[in-house]
Amino acid sequence: MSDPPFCLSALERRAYAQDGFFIRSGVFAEDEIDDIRDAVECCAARASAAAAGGRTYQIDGNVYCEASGATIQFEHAPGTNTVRVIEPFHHLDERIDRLIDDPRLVDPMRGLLDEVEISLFTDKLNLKRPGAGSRFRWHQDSPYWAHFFPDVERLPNAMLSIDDATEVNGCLRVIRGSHRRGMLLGLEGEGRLGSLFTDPTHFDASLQVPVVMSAGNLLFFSPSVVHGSEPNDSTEQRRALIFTYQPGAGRMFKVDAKRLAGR
Ligand SMILES: O=C(O)CCC(=O)C(=O)O
Repeated sequence: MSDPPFCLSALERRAYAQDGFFIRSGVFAEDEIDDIRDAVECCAARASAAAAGGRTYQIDGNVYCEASGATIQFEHAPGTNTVRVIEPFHHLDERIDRLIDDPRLVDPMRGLLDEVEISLFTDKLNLKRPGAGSRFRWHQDSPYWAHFFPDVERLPNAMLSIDDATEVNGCLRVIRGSHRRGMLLGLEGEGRLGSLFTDPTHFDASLQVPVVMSAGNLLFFSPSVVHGSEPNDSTEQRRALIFTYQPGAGRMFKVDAKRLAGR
């Protein structure tokens, strides 16, 4: 008997354990991706509109705003109002909320967590706009989350690419196998958030893999794999949705509520 379509294959399980990531190609069809792009732009427009009345602050020279139940991060160029990241964003459009329950996300996550009951931990919309999308410095997600969720290895990520992600438009890059070394030291003396960026002397950058993906592909990756990306200097969008799941029915990272997945 063959495996149900969305469960983990032995190869995927091994890749996640050894490399810290694996890719599934052609998971979402072109018409579905069109609809998700539309939903994403609705979220971005809602967040931008809400930011006008939100609480704005700066960290290390970068501008953030708390509005509409989300943390909105703006691009790094001075004076810009281009949105870079929205976390969380699933509540800004019901089509995104529904994705949290999609078996193409939930079933592999159940496999990675070895749990039937799983819930959303957090979700991010990364909008790398043409010519404006800035780089993400090397980091692991685990140091961001460890204070809130000590069993931090059990927070796998699924990244859905809704544009073709290439080396030219700043695709994600991962350091193969880096998750196996646990939480690595951060940069000291580089502002308030410096310690959350991985010190490049503590991993081997030659092991980096550019995660080139077509729209509709899914990347599953460990919260401890070192990852980052280059700016988008191209004329093409590079937008991605990241959903992070947790075992059981836990509270979400930035929201005082629970969101069971695959109900
Ligand atoms: O979208 C990217 O290029 C990087 C995303 C990322 O590292 C993150 O959201 O933690």
